[in-house]
Amino acid sequence: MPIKRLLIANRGEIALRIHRAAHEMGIETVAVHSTADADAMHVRLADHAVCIGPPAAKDSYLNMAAIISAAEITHADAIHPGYGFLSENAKFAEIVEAHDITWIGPKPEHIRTMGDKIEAKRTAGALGLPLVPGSDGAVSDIKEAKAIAEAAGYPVIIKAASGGGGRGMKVCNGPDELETLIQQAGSEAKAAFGDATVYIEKYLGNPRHIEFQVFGDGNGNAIHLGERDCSLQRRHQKVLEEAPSPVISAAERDRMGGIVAKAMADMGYRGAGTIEFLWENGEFYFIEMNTRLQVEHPVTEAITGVDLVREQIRIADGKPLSVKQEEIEFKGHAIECRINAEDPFNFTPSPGLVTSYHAAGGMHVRVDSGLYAGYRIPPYYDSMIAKLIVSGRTREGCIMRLKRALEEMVIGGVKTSIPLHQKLLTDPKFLDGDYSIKYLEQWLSEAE
Ligand code: MV4
Repeated sequence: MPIKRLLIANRGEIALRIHRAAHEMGIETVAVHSTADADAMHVRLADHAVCIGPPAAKDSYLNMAAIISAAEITHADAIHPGYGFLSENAKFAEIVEAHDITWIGPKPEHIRTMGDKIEAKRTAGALGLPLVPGSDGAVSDIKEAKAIAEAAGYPVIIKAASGGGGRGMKVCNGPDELETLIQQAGSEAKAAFGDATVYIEKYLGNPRHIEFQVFGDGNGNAIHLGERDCSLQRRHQKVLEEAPSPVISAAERDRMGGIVAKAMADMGYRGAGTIEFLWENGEFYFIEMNTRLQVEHPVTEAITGVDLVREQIRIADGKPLSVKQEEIEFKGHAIECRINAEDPFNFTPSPGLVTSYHAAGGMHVRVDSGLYAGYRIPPYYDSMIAKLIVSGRTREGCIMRLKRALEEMVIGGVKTSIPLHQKLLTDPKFLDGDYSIKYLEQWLSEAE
């Protein structure tokens, strides 16, 4: 049965993004919100709204029983989780499906596999993706660990199997520190994730973060939509993303894209996914897979013309992929700036009343945001309040357009990261596309 009423289990700009795709498909929407979000734009635009709890996310946006109840009460027949919150919770996906509600996401078993970084790596390796050299699974025995580190070559990195997003990692420079660091990583992982399992990889010193967007129909068909370069980050928070990557040729994109699409087809993957790689000296190394829509998906939409949320809904509804690989053209360039309510240079959060608001516009400019003048940004959630996405025929043209659009944006009453972006857009290394995952933090520490 086609989806008629979609519950959006999220907030902010992504809840709006999903609402827009749904309404363009003739699907009604149900917003859920905490008491802190009663006057949020996603609640105002949706056809129905249900309050699911107090401000703390664990009591509202992470409250599975409250969200399922909201779906039952409003007769929603599908749930889209957005990103963050419950989007990569396999148990929630199973509960949704057990209630005969369509889960707009990957199969729960695939969410679970990719959530365990060791299982993810094993699966990726078996599917033919290139891996970072290191342990084949968990390490516990120190003699075995030393042999693995020796074979990979120091420095090595110790990672938590239940980690991800950069938490619980330790770089080890030689055999003398290995035992202590493995123990430390293990006990920190146990405290943070309830799981002490760790594994070892060769440490790549200066890589780029390049990720491929994939889509599967769940029946053995899959496509890729090219890569995004997300190397510009601070403390594992991406700041600016672009597509295509300034360092990947069309031939490399086709070759690596072909490998990831075949891998997804072979595993029977369903829905949207992102395969994350580190890229160094012309080589790709798989690190993780994200089984959700990502914040930076609009840069892929801009260069391919494919509406990724529409595609997610279609697939969940049992329809085939709307485009074949041969039909996908990578056209021009796109850059996204994440705009946060925070001090642009010391990054302290700046929630509060938005006294004035004007979104940039014009050709090839997209602003995804739930802001309006008079809105009060609550202090309880992520500080990202808007995404500015521009596209154009060339990277240089995008940068000119971004400068123009950033000048136009007005967000009064709170501090924002707009001045940081304006400064970054004048940096010679950025202008040359010459940056790695370490670049932004170095640049920030050197800035006066
Ligand atoms: C690495 C690495 C270097 N070598 N693995 C950080 C988050 C998690 N997704 C994996 N991460 C890293 N894994 C090896 N073998 C460096 C990082 C890393 C990083 C990766 C992507 C984007 C930003 C990063 C910032 C610091 C470290």
